Amino acid sequence: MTDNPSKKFYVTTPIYYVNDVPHIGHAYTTIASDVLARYHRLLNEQVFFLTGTDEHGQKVEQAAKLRNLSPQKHADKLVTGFQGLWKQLNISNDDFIRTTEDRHKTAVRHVLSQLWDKKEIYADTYTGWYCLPDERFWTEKEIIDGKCPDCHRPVEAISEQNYFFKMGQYRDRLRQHILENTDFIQPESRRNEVLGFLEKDLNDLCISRPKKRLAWGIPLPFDPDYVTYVWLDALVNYISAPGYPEDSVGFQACWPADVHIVGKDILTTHAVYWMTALLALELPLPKKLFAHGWWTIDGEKMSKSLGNVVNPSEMAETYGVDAFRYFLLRQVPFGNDGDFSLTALITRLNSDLANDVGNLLSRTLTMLERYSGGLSPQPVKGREQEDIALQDAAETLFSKVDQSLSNLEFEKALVEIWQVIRIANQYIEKGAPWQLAKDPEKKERLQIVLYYTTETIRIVSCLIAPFMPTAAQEMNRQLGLSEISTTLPLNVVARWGNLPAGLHISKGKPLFPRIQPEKKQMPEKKLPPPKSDTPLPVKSLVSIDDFAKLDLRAGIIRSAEHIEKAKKLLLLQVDIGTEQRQVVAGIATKYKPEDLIGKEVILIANLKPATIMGIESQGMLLAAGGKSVLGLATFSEEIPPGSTIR
Ligand code: ME8
Repeated sequence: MTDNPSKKFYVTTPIYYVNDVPHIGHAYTTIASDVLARYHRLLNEQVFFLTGTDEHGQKVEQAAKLRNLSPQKHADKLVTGFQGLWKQLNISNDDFIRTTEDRHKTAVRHVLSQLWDKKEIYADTYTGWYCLPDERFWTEKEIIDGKCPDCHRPVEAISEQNYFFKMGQYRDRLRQHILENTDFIQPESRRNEVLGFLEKDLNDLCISRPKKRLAWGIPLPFDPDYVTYVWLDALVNYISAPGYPEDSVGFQACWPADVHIVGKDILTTHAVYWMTALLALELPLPKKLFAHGWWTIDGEKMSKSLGNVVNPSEMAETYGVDAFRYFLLRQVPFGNDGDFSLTALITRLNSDLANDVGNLLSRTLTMLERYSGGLSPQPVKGREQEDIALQDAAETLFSKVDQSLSNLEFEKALVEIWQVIRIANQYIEKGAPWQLAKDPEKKERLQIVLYYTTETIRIVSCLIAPFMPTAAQEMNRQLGLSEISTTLPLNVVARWGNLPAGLHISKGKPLFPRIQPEKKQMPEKKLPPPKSDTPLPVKSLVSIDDFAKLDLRAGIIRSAEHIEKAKKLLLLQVDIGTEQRQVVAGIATKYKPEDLIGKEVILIANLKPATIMGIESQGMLLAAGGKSVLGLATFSEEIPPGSTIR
């Protein structure tokens, strides 16, 4: 598509909002993008892999307010959560863009000025339905029963002067491009969804927010009373990071992007808003947009109030970074929705990793220690049917993986690799080298079995490297391959017959130890609420495990108010560091709301939310007393909000 010989393979993730800490959804997209970036690097291509954070807009402004921080300070804190996680998960991004960086703001201003000068933007008064969580306007026709058609949350009517991008006029060109380029939007179901969307009239896009309503954004270069709509700001990251507009060499080396990987939640903003903006800017369109599916947890939507948000850092810490990476990409075809459960994770890790690949490596190394003097074997040509079958499976593996990865079929690529691992394990069982070793006449056959198995593992180890970089490296080390350095591209390295003889193998610890299911527990999510607050006969004994189920957190009360028609209840906003919890507490007979602001308290953070007087209560505060409250439990020292209590 491009004649530029220095064009890099350019892959992006969405830039994530810094309104909260990262969860497995964010990890999923970023790991998938990382696999693709690593794969292309292994092909000896120049790669530019970009991720980053979306730091402007209402969501971030509100999150900062809840933490009593300026939006910038808040973003500076939260961004470290993403950066630290990417380091832990071995994400090999070449750049990390923050939308509050000057290089990005310059690019956004440039884009807006260009569109303004080209008369692609105009001012108008707009009356519409605004979805606050999505930061998006909808027309009367689009909303469904007063709710956002996308996220189904209530919308509010807003009328104001704003600026609009003439998006509607690009509908036909965009449709034509999608129809002519079958790979442009993937998977097919998402492509059809976008085509369906474009069958209707396409409205112009409101690209501004009045400063009086939202201050946290990039001011419009042509009207300082407005800031840029967060989506137009965010999408520009894909061109600002590689150097647009100032570093034209850097930019030309990357653009157009080879693939934008996003979740299905942000398909329209990418497929329609971004693509039409690029058409207006007369920039080439990206080659591919892939919108993957959605993870649920044990069949439920991931949500803070359900307390079922899976922390990717904890998962990687407990089960291993590579194992976690493997599970996410193997469990569901990329593009489909998936369900995360610990049972599924443990089952898969034990069967695919500990059993299949772990065993293959360890039994092969043991054979080499016993029958080959601890050295990689001499190349030999097998003649039996099973030799030919194994060689054929290993030899054709690269092209199958290559085909799958060029379609972003990560799961299919892994299935292909594991197919070869299984054939190799069966080959060893059938070949029974331990029997061959007993018979001096079978020496040649033994050599063949050793060579064929070791060569297959070598090929497998190169092909799992993009998915599980540390495990692949360790396999290589144990096979003695780290003794040789190769700068050859993967398609050459993965050819049959490249295993050098005489490398010193060094068997190490099991690559993937088996996991005992009963020892690992998902964070408990739903606890029954305490039965009553009657005075205090000491209750029956509980085990330490029962106590450990409670997630107790230090918090600070940020606001407190009476609840109408409920004399005993107060509505509190409790800051627990990473988030604010709304708690309905029966403490109005003891405390006045104004006495509570700033008070340090202890919150049970993993209680199932309860609805009291129609208000959701997301946790309970610890207090002394029976039927009437004697006092809230607090600390003798100042404790940072969010600290756990044991
Ligand atoms: O939308 N399953 O940021 P965001 C799978 N800032 N993937 C999930 C997921 C889940 N349950 N939850 C989140 C934004 N994701 C904007 C993007 S880009 C110019 C601006 C992943 O923090 C998935 O990739 O809400 C989804 O698209 C993204 O996180 C949304 O992240």
